[in-house]
Amino acid sequence: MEFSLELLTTLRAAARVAVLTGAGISAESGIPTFREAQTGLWAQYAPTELATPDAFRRNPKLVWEWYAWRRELVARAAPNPGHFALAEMEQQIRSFTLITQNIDSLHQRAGSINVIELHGNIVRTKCFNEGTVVDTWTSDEIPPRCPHCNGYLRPDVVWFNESLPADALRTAYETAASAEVFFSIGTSAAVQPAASLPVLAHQNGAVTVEINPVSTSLTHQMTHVLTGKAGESLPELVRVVWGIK
Ligand code: BV8
Repeated sequence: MEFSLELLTTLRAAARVAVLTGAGISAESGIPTFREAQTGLWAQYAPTELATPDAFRRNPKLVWEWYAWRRELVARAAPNPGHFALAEMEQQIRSFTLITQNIDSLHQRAGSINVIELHGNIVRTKCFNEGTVVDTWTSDEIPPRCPHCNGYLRPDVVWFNESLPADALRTAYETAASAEVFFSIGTSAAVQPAASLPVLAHQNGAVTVEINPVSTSLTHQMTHVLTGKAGESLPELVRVVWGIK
């Protein structure tokens, strides 16, 4: 893969780099993205029909089981070279922030440290009524019941029409607005407010880089576009810029 000299020079000199990742960076770990057809049992549902509080209220068992299926997928998945390359990049740059829309913990499992999870994390469970994280429960109902209030438990993820964690979102905005280089990796830029972060970075003068096998609504305004898989282009970029295998 060829990289422009401008991109290589910019990255070598950069002190503040931020990255936004989406489901695409976990695709090579075997986790289906959102816009690909849901496989098997879930083919007949669109994520936006299941990942909402109303869907949970209407059919808590179905939604709980969808997440249990995805939690299984995530537990069996392993970080791929794209995740590891970002963990390497973090070690090379003075101020590096990884903002992810993903809920699969693969960035942390690859060694990334400064990770902002905009949409929560599927391995955590919380009470639907109280919003508090619950680590253990004895209930064997589906969904299980909260040991404190007996309400339903739910995955600790941000559903559509739910607000993002305020601190995470604020830090993400601040990071995007002050980044010298902003990467948008493996995201269709279809979901707000996450998709506004690369635009904010661009508006504040950042060099923006998109990594995706296909073009998105953001492609036209990116400084550099690396067309390809994150698991291939990121390790190559890290090797060429910092000489790391
Ligand atoms: C909110 C967690 C305020 C759950 C997720 C109309 C216009 C604009 C916005 C809205 C609107 N109507 C409603 C909204 C707001 C809504 C929204 O954006 N809707 C969209 C669908 C229009 N947003 C919200 O509701 C957010 N909250 O706004 O709060 C509020 C408060 C109260 C009341 C009202 C509003 C909450 C959004 C968070 C939803 N939760 N996830 C779960 O996972 O189950 S979103 C979920 O979908 C993901 O987290 C992710 O963010 C998104 C999927 O996007 P991607 O990650 O980009 O994945 P996708 O499959 O789309 O794309 C993958 C890409 O990878 C592709 O481009 C592909 O080409 C590429 N790729 C594939 N392979 C590779 C690759 N790239 C690199 N390498 C590869 N190998």
